[in-house]
Amino acid sequence: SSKIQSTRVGMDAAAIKQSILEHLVHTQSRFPDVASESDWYNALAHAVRDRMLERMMVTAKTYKANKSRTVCYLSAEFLPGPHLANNILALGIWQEVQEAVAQLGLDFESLLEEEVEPGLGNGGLGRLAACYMDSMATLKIPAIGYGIRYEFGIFRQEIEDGWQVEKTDKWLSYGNPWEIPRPRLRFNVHFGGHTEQFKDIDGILRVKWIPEWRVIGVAHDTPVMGYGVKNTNLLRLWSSEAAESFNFQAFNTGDYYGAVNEKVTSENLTKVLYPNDEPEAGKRLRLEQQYFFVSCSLQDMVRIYLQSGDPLDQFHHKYTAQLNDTHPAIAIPELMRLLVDRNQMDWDTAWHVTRNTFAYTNHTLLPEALEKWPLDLFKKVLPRHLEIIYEINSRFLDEARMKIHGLNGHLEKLSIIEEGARPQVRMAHLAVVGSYKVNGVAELHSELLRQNVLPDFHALWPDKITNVTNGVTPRRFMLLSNQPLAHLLRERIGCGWVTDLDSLHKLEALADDPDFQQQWQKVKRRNKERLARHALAATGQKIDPDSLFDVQVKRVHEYKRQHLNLLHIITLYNRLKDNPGLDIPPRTFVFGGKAAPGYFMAKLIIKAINSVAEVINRDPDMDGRLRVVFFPNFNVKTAHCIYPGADVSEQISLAGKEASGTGNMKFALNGALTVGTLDGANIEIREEVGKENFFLFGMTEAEVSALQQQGYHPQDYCQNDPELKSALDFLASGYFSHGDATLFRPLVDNLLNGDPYKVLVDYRSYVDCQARISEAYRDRQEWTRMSILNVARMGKFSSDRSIQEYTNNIWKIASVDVF
Ligand code: DL6
Repeated sequence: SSKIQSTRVGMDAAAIKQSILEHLVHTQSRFPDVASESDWYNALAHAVRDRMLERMMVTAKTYKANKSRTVCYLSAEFLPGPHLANNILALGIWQEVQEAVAQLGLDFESLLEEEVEPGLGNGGLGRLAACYMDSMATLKIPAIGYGIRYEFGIFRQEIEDGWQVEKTDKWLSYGNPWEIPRPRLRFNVHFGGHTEQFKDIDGILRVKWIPEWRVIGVAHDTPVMGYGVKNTNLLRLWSSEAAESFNFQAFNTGDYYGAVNEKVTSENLTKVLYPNDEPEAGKRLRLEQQYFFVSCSLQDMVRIYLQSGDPLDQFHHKYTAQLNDTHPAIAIPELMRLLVDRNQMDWDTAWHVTRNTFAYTNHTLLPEALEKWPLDLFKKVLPRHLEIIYEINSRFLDEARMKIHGLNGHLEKLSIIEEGARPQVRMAHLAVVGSYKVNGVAELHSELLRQNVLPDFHALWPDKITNVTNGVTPRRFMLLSNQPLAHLLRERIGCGWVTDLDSLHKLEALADDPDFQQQWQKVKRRNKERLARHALAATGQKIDPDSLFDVQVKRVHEYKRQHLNLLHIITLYNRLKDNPGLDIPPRTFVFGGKAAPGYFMAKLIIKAINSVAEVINRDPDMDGRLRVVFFPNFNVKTAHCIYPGADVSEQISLAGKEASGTGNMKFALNGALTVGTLDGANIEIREEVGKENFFLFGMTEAEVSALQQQGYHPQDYCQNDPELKSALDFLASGYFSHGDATLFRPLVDNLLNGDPYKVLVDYRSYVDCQARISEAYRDRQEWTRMSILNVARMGKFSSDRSIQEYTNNIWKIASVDVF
């Protein structure tokens, strides 16, 4: 057996307690009487880690012995959230750890609070990658997640005078007990320079890349455990290091100081995660980051593959790589380079291998979010890759020309290169051409990809674009973060739902049971109290758990329409001021989310929310009937207490703009009722939970397109709706900004003169829908029934279902048992 006999891995409380004490002394170098909370956290984390590492090694050994087909999930972002509690759950030692910690006289909750989460992602895309890592391990799928070990993750958001202020996220300052550095697992990554042609000994024309500088990528591994199984996969993140010796002669620069300077620069490569929604232009470092991690990952994959002794032209049988958006799409020419230049494979064979290795997930329909790189920049950073892209493009256009028989207009639309004053490389086109499958992340989104974004590709390859609706892991987003609900479920329907979310269906039979409804309400009440405690600690604001908690947490962006929510709040405020006797159920509006540092309008929306909150919260006329709080620094950790505490989930993007959403799933899974548009996965959630259990409003995507075609005049909507006009006038007037009538003018002007996300069109339908919500909330029994039915019918939205679809329909990978 490969099992290592060790005294460090006992699963009972006594063994765990012993491990914690040993790590406190031998890892932290602290005696118990002087140890800080942080020392104890680290000791506990190491004790838990000990119990994971053997599983990780046995898993790797089993996969290797089986020569298992492996999926590599290439993603520039991973947002795993705090590890400790999740790993304890996956190991099945929750009680034992609690006991051990209690015996040491420590508070388990405060130890968990000590962990600084790795914020290596912006939002949905990075969090999805983490959910998928969890599900792949749980479903026993051989998988490696490859990404970047940013030294500084997404910024920490503070609110000062209502404005977002960005603070550096120094998540590694106090060490990271979850990662295993692999200093000997390192690869060279080259940049810049030029290429030369030469004839090899067989007289075949080949290309040599003479790069200008070099960086080294070093691996750092984080184990990702499956729930209740032994399978423990790897998240392998690359960190950049300067090359130790620099061969100036070979690079023929003669520029000693310039070269030394490059060495310093190379250390900067993995310093910081780029925030979303910033203009891409000139972001040379970002292109370098993308190539850096992709090159390390592919070199690593080829290294592992070659250990099997199989020939490289069979690579795609053993490996498939999922491109999480276009950020890693440079992998396509990089694999071609490795096969053709480094391994002397002929082009056609290499292209066959490459095209059968990659699959691509698209995560956005917003044209401004589709990555493009200026040719001149690309050429400076990756001259050989640009040549390879030209070759891929020219052969692809030949293929397309034959298929669609002429029609040059079409070819321009298909081309990987966009011509114009400043020609660019279209990364989405590269990804589509170089992949065997392309998928959107919700039914509507995949259909819009086929019809609007990539119609010419769809005409060319009708079977290529498919759909895999996103999902979320029930381990983190229910079992871990909603323990009161998990306990109730365990008593009434058992624990099967943790790995088989469809079995939540058993709750349907209980939806009308008054006893069960009461217990359900108690659970929600406890979660609302917890949210209220956290909100008080984070903002100093008291919120009342007896009020309806109406929550919108997600990145702040105009298309997500936090300002529509705000206009409704101002409308309610105006109604209550005009009619103090108005009888509406008290409501607390909770917001959370970061804005890109350079996105002026999103930051102004945050300021507006806080300014409106300030006025409303101190207006004695409101008498507790209306409150607004902005929860700062929304991240995975704060999400744990926010989703379970919500009564209403705001999913109010303009139809056709939100690719899927995953927050919508987390809320509904925790018993919140959704107010939403027919956008992204909302449509499928509504289908599942039933239209009578979902608050629908707003235009359909088809209506949005029709309106756009016919010409949209936002001011008409304002003139025809006195409540809307008054809400906008109030915002512009200075009422919420200490008399400053200029502060929110850009926000109001933007709505009146253009309103790209049609806030004013959907306003009336939204406000009326919110009135129905208030009415529905009065009938607590009926509300509770709807809440139970929402949870009962959310089975589809487990990331286990999504991963099963990827493995069956795209990757064709079988699970592997690890014993
Ligand atoms: O697929 C995960 C997530 C979706 O749920 C969101 O709807 C979508 O907005 C998000 N996309 C991005 C785009 N980033 N880029 N490029 O984060 O993906």
